[in-house]
Amino acid sequence: MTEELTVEQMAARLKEADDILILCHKNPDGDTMGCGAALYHALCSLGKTAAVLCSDPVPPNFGYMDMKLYDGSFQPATVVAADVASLQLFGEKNHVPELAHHVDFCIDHHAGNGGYADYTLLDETAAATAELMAQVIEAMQVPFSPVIADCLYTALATDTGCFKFSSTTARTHTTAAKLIEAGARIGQLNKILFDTVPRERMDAERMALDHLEYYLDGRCALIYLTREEIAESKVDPADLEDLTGLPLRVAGVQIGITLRQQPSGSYRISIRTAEGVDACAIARCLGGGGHNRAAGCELEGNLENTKNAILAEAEKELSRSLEGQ
Ligand SMILES: [Mn+2]
Repeated sequence: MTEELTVEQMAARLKEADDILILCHKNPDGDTMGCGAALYHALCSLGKTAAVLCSDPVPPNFGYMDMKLYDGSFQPATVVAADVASLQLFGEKNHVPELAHHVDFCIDHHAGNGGYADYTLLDETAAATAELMAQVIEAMQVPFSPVIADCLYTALATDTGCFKFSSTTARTHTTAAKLIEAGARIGQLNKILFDTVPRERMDAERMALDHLEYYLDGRCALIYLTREEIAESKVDPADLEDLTGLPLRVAGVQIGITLRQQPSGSYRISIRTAEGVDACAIARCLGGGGHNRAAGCELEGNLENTKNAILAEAEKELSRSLEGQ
């Protein structure tokens, strides 16, 4: 059982702590890294010893966060998790399992937070953990330095797709405004975070767009990449995640489908839908799942069979959504 803390209580506890290990989740994103780094800088400015630990390497894009990674140079007396919803998400590498076996504090915004820490600050209405971390740092009476502002801005912007996702609220923008006043370099950060892709990723996108196909009277668009094409482009498969938004960008398209062939030969299918069309319903019929507007599944079989299977379910969901109008 975890005890829920308010922002002020969390800030007071952290001000009493020292020798603090900050844990991020595996496959780190901007929110977990930005919050971890911002808390690290805030604790250092109070004269405390702190370091950040993650099961995976810090993505090179986030080098400007300038945090100290844990190297065993102190014995952690307090362990804080940032943006980590469950114990499994800590990961297995970098001695994380030993160091994460007892977590004192957790600051998070995931509705499914497992309550694994002794004390938790949780608010699922926050678009990013950074909204909460900004409040905690303010309550610790640490002014936002330019580097703290950069870290928290990165966290806010990445978790909201640059303030585009429906999770974005007035509080998200108010928090961002404070960070801009504190010197967050939003022009440079937005360029790094949203407007720069590796050349390999661009090559893969060109191949995928070569296969752009329309179905169901133009209400469904589909792109695909075979495993040979993925190999030829030399793209890091992790960089293909945001390809899945492409087909839905076409006017009139209500279901966007992206097929990515896996090394085993099966096809990973990502489904994105317009409002009123249930992506999860389509995915569930094929053994997958997800959210209302973004879902996925994986199918064995060749490209034609896979396309036919997903298009049949897409057609059913489109007619169901029309009936509902
Ligand atoms: Mn997050």
